[in-house]
Amino acid sequence: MADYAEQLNEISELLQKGKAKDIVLSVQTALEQGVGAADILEKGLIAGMSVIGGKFKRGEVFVPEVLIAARAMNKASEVLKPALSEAGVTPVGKALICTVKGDLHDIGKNLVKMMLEGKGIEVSDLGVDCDTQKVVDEVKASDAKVLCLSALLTTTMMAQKDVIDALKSAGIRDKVKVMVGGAPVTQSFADEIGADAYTSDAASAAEVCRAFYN
Ligand code: B1M
Repeated sequence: MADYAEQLNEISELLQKGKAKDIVLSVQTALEQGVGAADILEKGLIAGMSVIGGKFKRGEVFVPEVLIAARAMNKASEVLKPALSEAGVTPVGKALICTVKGDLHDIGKNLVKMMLEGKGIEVSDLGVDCDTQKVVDEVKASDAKVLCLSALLTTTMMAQKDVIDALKSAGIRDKVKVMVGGAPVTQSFADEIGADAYTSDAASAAEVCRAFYN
């Protein structure tokens, strides 16, 4: 039986190779053998994805390889979902989530969604490349208390501001708490655009979001 660190390393390697079927089995085995779900996420899946990110930046891998790794990441995350949820948690309310206009990255968004659901928050997922007006319309139509916006590109983070500005123009800014996140987003950017909260990772996003329902 592989030891704890070896199992995490294997998961990272399988992610980098984009082996969706193998990684699902490997994550299941690791969970059965007592490897922590948070470690599998952080030290296996996210660690593997940051290796891919570095290679992508240096031109050592290209979009198809990254897409295959992303598919493996999403499949493996689904396996982790029950383990990351708090058992028997009672429903607390609703939230909306999307990746903003112009941005196709969905892994971080999906993780935030999963963690929120694990805290008993019912999440309506508006998807990726989400049109600003569509977000405003959904906020108007729903009784969600929190709106979560993810952005992964320096060129799309301004779309988070566009959403906040559009909510103000529509006279519904106070209807929801707006949370922002994603790799290029910072606390100072969040303050600058008038967001209600920023967190750097999905687990703290769930903690902060849950507090809005108290
Ligand atoms: Co893209 N990409 N990509 N990419 N991609 C990055 C982001 C990049 C940093 C790679 C690099 O150059 N090193 C770079 C951005 C540079 C920049 O803007 N500064 C980049 C680029 C340039 C591009 C393209 C422009 C490439 C091209 O076509 N030439 C293109 C843009 C397409 C578009 O969106 N319009 C592109 C495309 C793609 C793929 C489609 C191939 C694929 C996405 C597939 C998918 O998502 N289904 C992809 C991927 C996978 C990446 C990297 C490798 C991995 C991103 C990821 O999923 N990370 C990424 C490099 C990297 O990040 N190291 C890169 C794992 C994920 C768990 O992290 O999403 O950051 P992340 O989520 C974190 C936190 O940020 C936080 O929680 C998570 C952790 O717990 N978080 C929140 C996220 N949202 C939150 C919301 C919150 C709170 C926390 O509250 C609401």
